Amino acid sequence: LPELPMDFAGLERRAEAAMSASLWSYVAGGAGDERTQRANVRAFDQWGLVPRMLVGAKARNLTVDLFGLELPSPLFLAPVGVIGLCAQDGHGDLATARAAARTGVPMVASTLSVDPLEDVAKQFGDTPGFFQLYTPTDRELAQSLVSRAEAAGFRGIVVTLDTWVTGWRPRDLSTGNFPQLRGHCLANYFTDPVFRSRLATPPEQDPSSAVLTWTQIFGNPLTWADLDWLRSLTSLPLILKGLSHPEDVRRARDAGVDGVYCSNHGGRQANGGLPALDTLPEVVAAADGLPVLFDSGVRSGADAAKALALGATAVGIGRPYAYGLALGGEEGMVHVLRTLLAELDLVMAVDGYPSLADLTPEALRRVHV
Ligand code: HOC
Repeated sequence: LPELPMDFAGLERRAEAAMSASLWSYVAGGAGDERTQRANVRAFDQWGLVPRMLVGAKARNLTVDLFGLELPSPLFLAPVGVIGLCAQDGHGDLATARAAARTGVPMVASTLSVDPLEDVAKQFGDTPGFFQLYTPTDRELAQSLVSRAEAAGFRGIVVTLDTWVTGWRPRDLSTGNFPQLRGHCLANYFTDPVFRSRLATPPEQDPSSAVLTWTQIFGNPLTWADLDWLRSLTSLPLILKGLSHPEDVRRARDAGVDGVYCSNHGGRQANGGLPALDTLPEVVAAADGLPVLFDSGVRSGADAAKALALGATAVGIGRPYAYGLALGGEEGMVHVLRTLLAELDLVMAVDGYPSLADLTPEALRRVHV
């Protein structure tokens, strides 16, 4: 879609005009007065890549090994709950998975989806997909969701730790969004045999009671004592999402996780925290060689390059692809991903860092403004 903007600011402007007010406030909004969300983005301005010359960066190598998977680029689609509704036909999870298949950019599919995880996984083609777990309080249900993800062919389980209760989100509170949204994103629960066994009446006949049951089991305020159990749920790579403190990273590592995911949920959960990018170097150091996934505030290929230079193994995109999806469905998403990939590739070319291995902290300097 050549008519779609080539930059995030343009996408954002167009998306605001195109999306319903409530969906826009859900996707664009964040926690509190959104200082952390803004700081996530501004944190990238504090770093600059130092161009290197005469390195012959004619060919670039963006491939990365993630949990033994050879990926064509270090970008991935961060999980976005309720992303399905961003597509005009309401099946944006499927469109996102198809865009992942076409670009080789893996999708981390949210538990909160319009379509069940099995249908999402069928769209992946040769691109691996990851399943993001909101761990319910019902352990049997958690096991069932993970086993279904394994059977459907997902290649890793990403456990989100920071959203067992949703943050204080003024935009959604004033639009009354959550009660409305949740009715559309519970396909994984409504199709789950364990969840269904907890209901007196099937969700098709009594959706309100099913939603009520869901609200009672959705959020599990996990503790370190649950880590062994979480680990026992799967032999797939287990990644903990929402880690920022190095001590948490060390504990996770000691507990046998396969990867850590540095993120503050795009500033949607706690306001007033550190920008996610500022926490990345300590997370990388504490991870001590474990893969580190990163998201929160990435708006461009240059941003991705900076996160990679600070030690991220793979970099997640959130709002940019939601806007692409809202503006042009699968094609819009593919457009956004291709522009991000092209910009990352070009930054590596013109700045003289031809492979990801060249993007180290040594490539960066602090910007003094
Ligand atoms: C209706 C429940 O990842 C987000 C999502 C999770 C929100 C739960 C919404 O918006 O950050």
